[in-house]
Parts: sequence; structure tokens; C-alpha cells
Amino acid sequence: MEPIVTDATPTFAIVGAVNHGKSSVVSTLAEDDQIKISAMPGETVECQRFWLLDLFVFYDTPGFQNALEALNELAPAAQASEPLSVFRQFVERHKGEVEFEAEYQLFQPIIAGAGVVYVVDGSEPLLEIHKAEMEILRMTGQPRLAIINRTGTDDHVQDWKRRLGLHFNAVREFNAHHATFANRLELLETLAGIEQSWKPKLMRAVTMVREDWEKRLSECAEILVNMLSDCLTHEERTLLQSEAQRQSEERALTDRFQKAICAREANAHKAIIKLFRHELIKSETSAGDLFEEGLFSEQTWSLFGCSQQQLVALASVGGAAGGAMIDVMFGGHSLGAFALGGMAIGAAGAFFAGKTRPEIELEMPRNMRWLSPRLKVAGTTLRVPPYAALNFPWILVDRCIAIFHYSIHRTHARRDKVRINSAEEKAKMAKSGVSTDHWPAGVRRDCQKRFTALRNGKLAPKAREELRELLRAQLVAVSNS
Ligand SMILES: Nc1nc2c(ncn2[C@@H]2O[C@H](COP(=O)(O)OP(=O)(O)O)[C@@H](O)[C@H]2O)c(=O)[nH]1
Ligand SMILES: [Mg+2]
Repeated sequence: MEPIVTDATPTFAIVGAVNHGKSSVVSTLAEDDQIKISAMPGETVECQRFWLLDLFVFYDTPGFQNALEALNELAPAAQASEPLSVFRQFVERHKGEVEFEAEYQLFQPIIAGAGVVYVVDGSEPLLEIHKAEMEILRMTGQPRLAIINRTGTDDHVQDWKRRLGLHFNAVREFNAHHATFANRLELLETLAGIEQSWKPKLMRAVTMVREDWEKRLSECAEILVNMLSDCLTHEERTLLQSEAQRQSEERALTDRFQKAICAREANAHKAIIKLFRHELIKSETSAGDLFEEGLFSEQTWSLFGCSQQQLVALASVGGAAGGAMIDVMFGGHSLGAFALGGMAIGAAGAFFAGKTRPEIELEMPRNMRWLSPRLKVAGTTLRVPPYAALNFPWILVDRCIAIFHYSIHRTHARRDKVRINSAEEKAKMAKSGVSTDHWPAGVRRDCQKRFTALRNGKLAPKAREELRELLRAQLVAVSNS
């Protein structure tokens, strides 16, 4: 849906030489990955309007086509009391002409009052034609910012900087493919500073962009809490039809359990991606999994979540968790005394609280548990109880953090295929210290308490809010990383 923008909405025309990254800069600033970007020059043939919320308008333009000729004709603007009127006459004179088609397009928003953002590729050399472009833009008299965006490895940045400094109110380096939210905000703040009379309005808009981001982080934390609450309490039941079919029914039930959890997790991932306005991040499988490795794969369990040592430390947090865990470990046999011993977790305990995925257990109907298979009768209920593995919530959280980390670090200028490799993404998260095994131990303990409460179905609204706040603070840390 188009936001409501008015003539008073701060507006900028993104101009520059063809193929220097104009559309890429617009995509990144407007968080729009549907804008046409191409290695082929001349893809953008007319001005197109894009928005960042209802706070900024950006015109993507075709760039210059015939700057040297245009400069000759526009020279009187340098002395004119109202320079834009010279541009207006130029546009009227050349309407429909092939020679100045691009200039005709790109001057339109500027004549209407837009500020100018001139995008140059710092990996390309500075040519005479670019000097003409800069001169034309200077003559508009409109507030002007220059952005140096490098698309290749060659480095002509210093040449560009020296020259741009003569013609523009501000010059900034900006990488359309790798800019973080902080980089974007900084650029918008710079835009706000280039014209005194625009500053109050633009700074208000910048504040609102920041608030919108914070709101999105809170919403993301809410997505996590909801997913955890569903996944940690989910169970499946079925009526056992006949003893003969018990094995296949058990298999079908655990399968159903696994699918339901995976679908719930995939929904959370989708919601996060949507929150950060990515259309190109989508699953290629019908199961909706964005990772190459599924939630219940051994690789996922060895990579994500907490370390073995951290899990052992967490096993005693939150009351019954340790006991419940060990109970499940021994197939539901009551080992209360053993559990109360708490930390007496041996090799088997370490397995359950470890980096290997424990089996999904099936609960035998109470009255049948001690009967011999021969005596078990049809008509009883089979149940997969909520999955008690200690690392389970941590793996869910860690994978969501991975999706979040990927989404906020992938700018909307990227058009390459999405491929989330668990090992690669986890390594990136670890490097910036944001995966759950890098969280402060106190935060992990605080979260663990709430996970236990969630599992017991006792998470009061207050505790839920506390968990959301704990997770939100970690998302802020990821966002700042
Ligand atoms: N590696 C890299 N490539 C970029 C960057 N910005 C633009 N490009 C590439 O440069 C080419 C031209 O970009 P585009 O935005 O369409 O330029 P425009 O013609 O000025 O609108 C495309 O192939 C982009 O993928 C960048 O920051 N990094
Ligand atoms: Mg373009």
C-alpha cells in the first residue's frame, strides 16, 4: 500500500551517471527490493517515485545522458536570480527530443523543488562528463548531497572527494550493498543537515524513522515470544486404532508433531522477513524452511543454541526443569530423588542437555505403561508431549536471530539469490557476538526461567513481557552489531 505523501514530504531526486548505483541507493534507502537494478546501462528510463514510510520521497532517475551539451545550454542559470526557471525553460524546449530524454526526466523533480542526491561510483575514474554533471547540479541551487558508492574494487574515492567537495553541501561514502540501519540513519541525518530551512522537518522525519525501527525490534521480540510459547507447549494426540498399527501410528504422530513445530517456526521466520520488508527472501521448499538444514536435523542441533557447558549450567535454572528433563531422559520413569540431586547429570544427561537432538518421545497411555504389549488395547490415546529437550528453545531463538541478523544485514539493493547456510550464518553471528551462546550468562539464566515457566504453561502476562524485553534487548544488540 502506498503511504500518504504530500508536497510537503521531504523529497530527493537521486541522480548521477548511468550505472553508478542510483537505483541501488534508492532500494536501500526506501527498503524496496523490487526496484529494477541491472548491470546493463539504461534500465531506468523514467523517473520513479519511492518512499521510506510516509517520511521521505525518493525519485529514481535515468541519470544523465548528454551532460556536456546540457551544461552549455544551462550556463545562464549561473547568473539567473531564479536558476530553476532556466531549467524549466530547458525542459519545455526539449520535451519529446531524443537527445535530452534523460535530462528531461531527471530535471522534473528538481524543478518541482526536490533536493539532489548525486550518486557516484568510487571504483570508476572521474571524467570530464562527471564534472559537467556536478556543475549542472550546482547551478540548480537546490540542497545537494553527494554519495560515493563503490561497486568494484578499484579505488578513485579520493579524486571524487576532492571534486565533489567543491559542488556539494556534503559528501558521504555509502555502500548500497552493505549499509546497516545505522549507516542509513546517518545518511538521512546528513540529508537533514544540508539545508538549514529543511532541517527541523527532516530531523523530525529521522526521529520517526528511528522510532519505527525500534518498534520493529519490539514486534520481532513479540514474534519470538509467541513462537516459543506455541512450540514449547505443542503436543499431538491420536486415538490408537489397533495394537497392530501401533508402530505406524506412532511414527505418523511424531511426524505430525515435527511438521507442526517446523511450520510454526517457518511462520515466525516469514513474519520477521516481512517486518524488514524483504520480498526476495523466500523459501524454495514447500515446507517453508529458509535454512538449508531443517530444525530437527543433527547439524542444526550441533550448531545452534547453547553450548554443552552452558546447558549444564542452565539445567538447574527455573525449578523443575532439571527434574523434568531427567524424567524424560529415562522415558518418564519417576526418578525424583535422582532429579533432586540436580546436577548429577552423567553421560546420558549430558546427551539430553547436549548438542545432539534427543528423540521425540511418545507418551504411553498411563494405564498401559506397565502392561505387556499383548495386553494393550485399542481405543486409548497416544500422545507426543511437549518437547522437553533443554536446548530446544535456544535453538528456536538462535535460528530466529539468524534470520533477523541476515534480514537486517541484507540491504534491499541486493538481487542475488538467498541461501541461508546454517554454518555460515552461525559463524557470522558468532563473529559479531550475537548468537545465544555469546549472550551474557545472566541473560541466558533469566530467559531460561521464562522458558521453564512457558513450558509449565504458567507464564503470566508479566513474565511474558519480561521475556519479550530480554529478547528485545538482544535484538537491539544484534542491530547495533
Ligand atoms: N558490489 C556492489 N555492486 C553495486 C553496488 N551498487 C550498485 N551495484 C551494481 O552496479 C550495477 C548498477 O547499479 P544500478 O543501481 O542499477 O545503477 P544505476 O544505473 O545508476 O541505477 C548493478 O549491477 C548493481 O548490482 C554496491 O554497493 N556494491
Ligand atoms: Mg537505475
